[in-house]
Amino acid sequence: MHIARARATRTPVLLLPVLGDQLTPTLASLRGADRASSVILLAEVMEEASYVPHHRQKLALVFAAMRHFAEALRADGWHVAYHRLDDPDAPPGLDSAIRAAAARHGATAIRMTEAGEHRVRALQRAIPGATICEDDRFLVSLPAFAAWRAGRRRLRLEDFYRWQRRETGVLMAGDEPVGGRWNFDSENRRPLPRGLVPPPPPRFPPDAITAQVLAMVAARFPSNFGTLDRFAWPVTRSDALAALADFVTHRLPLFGDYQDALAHGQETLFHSLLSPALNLGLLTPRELVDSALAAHAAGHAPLNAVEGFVRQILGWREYVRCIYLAEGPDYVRRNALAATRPLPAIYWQGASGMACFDSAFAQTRDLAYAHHIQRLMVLGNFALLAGVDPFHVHEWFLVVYADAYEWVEAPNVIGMSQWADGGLLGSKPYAASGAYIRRMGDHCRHCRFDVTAKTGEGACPFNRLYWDFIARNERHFASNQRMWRTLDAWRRFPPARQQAIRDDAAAFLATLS
Ligand code: FAD
Ligand code: DLZ
Repeated sequence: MHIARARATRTPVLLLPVLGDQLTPTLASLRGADRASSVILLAEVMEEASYVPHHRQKLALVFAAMRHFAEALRADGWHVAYHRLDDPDAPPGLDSAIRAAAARHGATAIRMTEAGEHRVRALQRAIPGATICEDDRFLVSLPAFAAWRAGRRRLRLEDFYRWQRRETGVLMAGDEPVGGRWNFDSENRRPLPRGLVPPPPPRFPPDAITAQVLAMVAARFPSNFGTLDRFAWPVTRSDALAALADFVTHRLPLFGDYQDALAHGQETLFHSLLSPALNLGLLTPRELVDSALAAHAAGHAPLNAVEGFVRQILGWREYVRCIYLAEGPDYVRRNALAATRPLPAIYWQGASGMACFDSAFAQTRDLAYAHHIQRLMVLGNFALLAGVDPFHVHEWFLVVYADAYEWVEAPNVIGMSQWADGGLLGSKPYAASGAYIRRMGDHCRHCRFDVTAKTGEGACPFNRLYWDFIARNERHFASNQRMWRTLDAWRRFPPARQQAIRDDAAAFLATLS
């Protein structure tokens, strides 16, 4: 074997540890390495599998993708050392796996690509002598972000996004945005018309390797959240490319129109479902952007769809990562509204009676997926209105989705959804009553609560909580100009009505265990 030969001839051996979400053949640390004298290490380890009790589909997805990636690397001529979680001598953590592999293979150098989250970055930095490469799969580097941010009074997605459009030239005609507008947000808010059935996303039935992983996860993680029966995620690069092509052909053209829609009985609408593959590294963000641009150039997808999609990748995804890295590990502990409620049991058990919540919950359990508006305006909004401690909300979101990694989950939860960073990421809280949910979809027609009622047992819980949330946080919002109209409306309510609203909210909150 070439590695044995390299050791026998005292040729230096380079150890290349690759993390479970770095499954990209062109990964920075792999580029330029000599296959004959390098060992790639992939290790399924209990510490990563249990730092939170991941959804069982997330575990199966990561391990199945890691095993397929190892096969693809071997077929490409690499020497791969692979630890399975159920190997009798499996090391407990990434650091022990790296140290053991370095000793076993006589490694003279270790080279890694920086991890996504602070916890694993610290662990990488503690490996003596290791070289750590910047993760250039992302489009924006941290130093570039720091330079752009310096001296700015406010941090806003729109500014970041325009900066990136100019930097990359994506959807630009010279210095002007294509179509004369930077964003088509106002055209991306249509509710799904009756009779329009979104094309279902492709399913990737488990092959023998994935079936083995599913059995292992079922046996080793019997009490983790989530079911495995409907597992159908792409776990190889070729499946991920097929998923991307399917999205571009069948759902991208209407992605923009129904980006913010909610629809009863429709789990995925026109969304891409690409985040699990993208976050694992099976696809790169540039590939997603280029595919959407090519569809537009070919006249297959309109500008509002392509711009809306590009904004998510080039804008939001890069923006939240920069904020996560720049704000440091304590970001997840922010709690600007001083919310203290424990996470209600409905987040683990469903059965809230609210059609929107229970639909989002059921598909979270069965698919490890909910689309953005379900995460933000249903599951996140409810926790925000109920005053749940944002750290508990963060932990829940990190557990339950197949695409959940702290670098992308935490800013979305702490910043966007719970406004726990006090407005660093977004100018105003995404708080809404049942009226919003009714406007964006048809859940309310299937709900046992009355969305037109404001208080009382039969009233929509989002209505029962909304004004109480505003009242509870009056002093936090007083200095926020974007909240003044809402505060003003609250202050105009007669005192007796205010008291009735607050008593009713308290009665509802008391029913949440
Ligand atoms: P699409 O709607 O098809 O969007 C296309 C792509 O854009 C996504 O695949 C994703 O890569 C990117 N994108 C869209 N919105 C965002 C965003 N706000 N931040 C970052 N990327 C975005 N995304 C994750 O990848 N992991 C998470 O753990 C995660 N947690 C979230 C928690 C909350 C409370 C909220 C409000 C959002 C969260 N998001 C998260 C962002 C977004 O909801 C998901 O990326 C999206 O729902 C994934 O489904 P999709 O691939 O069908 O997305
Ligand atoms: C998410 C995850 C899981 C569940 N298991 C592993 C693993 O066993 N080995 C591994 O290398 N990576 C795993 N990962 C991904 C890491 O948690 C991820 O690299 C960090 O969250 C850093 O972003």
